[in-house]
Amino acid sequence: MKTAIIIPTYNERENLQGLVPQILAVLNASGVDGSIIIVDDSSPDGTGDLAKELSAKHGRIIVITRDAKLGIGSAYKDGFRTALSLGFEGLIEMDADGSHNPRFIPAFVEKLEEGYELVIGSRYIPGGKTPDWPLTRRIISKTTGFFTRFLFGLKTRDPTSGFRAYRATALSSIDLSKVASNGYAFQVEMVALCEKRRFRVCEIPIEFVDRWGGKSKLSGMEYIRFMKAVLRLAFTM
Ligand SMILES: Nc1nc2c(ncn2[C@@H]2O[C@H](COP(=O)(O)OP(=O)(O)OP(=O)(O)O)[C@@H](O)[C@H]2O)c(=O)[nH]1
Ligand SMILES: [Mg+2]
Repeated sequence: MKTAIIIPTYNERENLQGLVPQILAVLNASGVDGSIIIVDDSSPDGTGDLAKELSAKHGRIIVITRDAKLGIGSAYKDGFRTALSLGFEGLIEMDADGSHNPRFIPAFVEKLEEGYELVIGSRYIPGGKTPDWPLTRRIISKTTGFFTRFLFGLKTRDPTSGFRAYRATALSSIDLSKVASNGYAFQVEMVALCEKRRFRVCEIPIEFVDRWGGKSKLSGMEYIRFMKAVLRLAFTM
């Protein structure tokens, strides 16, 4: 299955430098027919320049540069459009910061090949882990997950997870211009849409570790925006 690994970046230069060789090593070792699509929002730290250097060096890397920081959901929409137009059959979402280990990529592809249309990398099914997290962060994440599951009536145990994979045939049936969220609520909105359309959804356990370096883009302000967006969605979807 021709697979695109889509990575949104904003100020992730050091992290991306370490991550790309790891992904390429996993692709080579596993035989997954994968390419990387980096969606950079003109990061001030030069992540975009590094992405272009990596692309020139390794091939199999496509770089999308946008003029301004437009949000993680909006970055995924642009990455999806590019991947679909290039004929990729599987699309994997992945963070650039080291939290998502590329060793899980073959398991996502395997599930897509079995026929699943959305495969969620889950922290909250047996085998899933968040080893670095203090209790407070676990409570916030679990509560957020529980709240969104309740609001939308979801079966998915980890609807906010950003490590996931879509089958192109299923994703292309969704009109991305009608997906409202451009920020962190995007992940929840997409799960809700997929479950509503009765896509074949499954979860595989992943380990989510703390970012290697750099700063989180999920600030307190972003979290409030996420909550507002999710509430609005629950009453409009
Ligand atoms: N292109 C683009 N990428 C973004 C934007 N916001 C976040 N990202 C990227 O999306 C990924 C996830 O963002 P993080 O800041 O790590 O959010 P998080 O993983 O929920 O939070 P932490 O666990 O604190 O790292 C990272 O690769 C970010 O660089 C954005 O507005 N535009
Ligand atoms: Mg992160």
